Amino acid sequence: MSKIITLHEFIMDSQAEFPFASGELSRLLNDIVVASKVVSRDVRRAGLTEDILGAQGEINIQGEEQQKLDVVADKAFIKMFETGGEVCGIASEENDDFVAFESEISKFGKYVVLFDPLDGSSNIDVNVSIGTIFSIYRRVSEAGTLATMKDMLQPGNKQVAAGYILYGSSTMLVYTTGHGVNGFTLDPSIGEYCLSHPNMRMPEKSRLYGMNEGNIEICHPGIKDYVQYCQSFENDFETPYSGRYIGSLVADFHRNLIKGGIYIYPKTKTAPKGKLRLLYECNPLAFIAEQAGGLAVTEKERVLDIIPHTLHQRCGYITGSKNQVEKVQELIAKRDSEI
Ligand code: AHM
Ligand code: MG
Repeated sequence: MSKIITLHEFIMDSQAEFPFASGELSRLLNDIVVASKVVSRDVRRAGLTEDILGAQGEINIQGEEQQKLDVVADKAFIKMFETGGEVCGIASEENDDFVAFESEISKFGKYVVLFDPLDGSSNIDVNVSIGTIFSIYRRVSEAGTLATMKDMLQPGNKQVAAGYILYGSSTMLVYTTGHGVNGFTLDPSIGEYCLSHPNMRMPEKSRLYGMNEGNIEICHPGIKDYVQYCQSFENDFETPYSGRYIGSLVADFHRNLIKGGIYIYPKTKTAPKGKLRLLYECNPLAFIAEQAGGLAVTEKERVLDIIPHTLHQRCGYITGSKNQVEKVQELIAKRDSEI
């Protein structure tokens, strides 16, 4: 029987990959692990507990109704970051503005975390998988001062770590620090994440594609061409692909990471800037996709190279298996003059 490697052990062992590492990033990752266990427990009880399930009755910055669990998850992670001492500030999908932590120890924290505490939360009521997505940057402001907007608005190619927690049929944590991607499954009997998916690689191509096809007539015509290509016999497999779209980004991404596939959420006439948020949805998953051999682009450019201008900036998003993303890009380029 092979030895069980817990996430805690793995993080500590990986510290050696970073010369001069002080252990702060490891401690920060461990804080995320603890907060994720709290959220996982609450997600598991959501169907049972009336005061957790259901709408909070408030509208967040995105104009969406907040679910109670959104708020529960947001608070659990913020509390962990605020008390951990490694983080000087955070930005979250659920908060209008970023938060600069004011304690002396936090002001000396090296990192900022941008996160979506509970993505796909409109799926909670129907028991569909949801997830937390996080992105970690080294601060650019001076240590000992309050975190600034500049710390938050860094391009994705500056991420030092990123990951997600999928609250699915089991809870999984997948992350990268720029040295490949590893996945851990929470064993509820011992309360530990155990290494279950070492060195994850996204297959270069597959017969799976996914988008909200209700948007097909109101997005870039090259995307419609790609979907028609997938549905035809004139594709690389000479048989129609299978459509797979859960409508819960972490779950869709995770499937594609394991089985191969493409996830498309383009700009549309009704969402001209795109729907997904660059800083805490697109960038972290783009970092993981690339580290696993996949790609992540907008209709035109590499996601990780976008210079952000606002905290809740949105973008068109296409991510998944390398060959499939390249194909959709080729078809977009062919029709681009019509836009
Ligand atoms: P959220 O951050 O408000 O949960 O929205 C993001 C979600 C993604 O999880 C999902 O892929 C997408 O929105 C689904 O959108 P649609 O319902 O338009 O298909
Ligand atoms: Mg979200």
